Amino acid sequence: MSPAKDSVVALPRTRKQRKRFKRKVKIKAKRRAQKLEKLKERENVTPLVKKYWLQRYDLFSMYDVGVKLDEEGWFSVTPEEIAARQAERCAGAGVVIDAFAGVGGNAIQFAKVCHRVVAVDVDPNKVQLAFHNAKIYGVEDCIDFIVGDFFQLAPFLKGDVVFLSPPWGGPSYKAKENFTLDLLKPKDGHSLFQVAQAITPNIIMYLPRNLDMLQASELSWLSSPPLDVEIEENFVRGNSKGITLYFGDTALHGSDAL
Ligand code: MGP
Ligand code: SAH
Repeated sequence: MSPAKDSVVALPRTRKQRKRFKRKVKIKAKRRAQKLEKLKERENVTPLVKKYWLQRYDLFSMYDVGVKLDEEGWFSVTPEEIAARQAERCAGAGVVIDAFAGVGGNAIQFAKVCHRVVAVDVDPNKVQLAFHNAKIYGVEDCIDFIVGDFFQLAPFLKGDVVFLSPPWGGPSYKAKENFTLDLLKPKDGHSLFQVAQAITPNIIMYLPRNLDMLQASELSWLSSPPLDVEIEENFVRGNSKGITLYFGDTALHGSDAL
């Protein structure tokens, strides 16, 4: 029986045919590259953003539906798979406070599994982007969006879990061999942890992969008795992206259910 017409691939046999075939392949590759360049231009992909844009579907699986990010959002957003994993620990929780919500990478995943999310960011543009992205995921009604400084708002916030993914000082955070908690912005990690602890001991922190682990686990000693703590390294496609610290009941061996 002869093969179906569509499955027959004409292999270039003569030198001339091979040359023509190679030229066609080159033209196709060039067209593909041009198309990609145009797309990047349209989406305002700056040289700094390019690396993250290439990972766009790891950051937001629904990227093509119209997800929007600004430059800081591109290099700071928690990849979706990691955000979903962090949210799992809060499944069924009443209120999760996302203290540094950015463009909504974490808030969206929390909203999928918790009753309510309070998403705070000091930058009004970020809050607008987070709202826009939450709409794409259909969870905007489960999130209260607040423009403000977490440190000022904290005394007035109530929640069952506080999630902390503060600025790490930009992509150059990796230049440090050992990332210490004083390098976090806008305030050091100890102060931040204490402010969060005044709300609840159930705290999740997303921090750099070059984090000083000893210093990080010592955060649990800021409470008496010390909090349960669990440290998890987060990977996407086998590449390390960050470290998540789970405190209190969010740690796997935490005592009570949330
Ligand atoms: P990265 O190390 O800049 O990217 O950020 P990547 O692709 O791992 O770079 P490579 O060159 O090392 O391969 C890794 C992840 O860290 C990002 O996807 C963000 O989730 C997170 N991240 C990076 N920064 C600079 C920040 C930040 O300032 N704040 C927060 N909360 N997360 C950040
Ligand atoms: N987890 C987020 C990314 C957070 S990046 C996501 O997945 O999208 C850190 C964010 O902290 C930035 O958006 C920055 O605007 C915000 N930020 C910086 N200082 C802040 C403060 N004092 N209070 C609240 N947000 C702050």
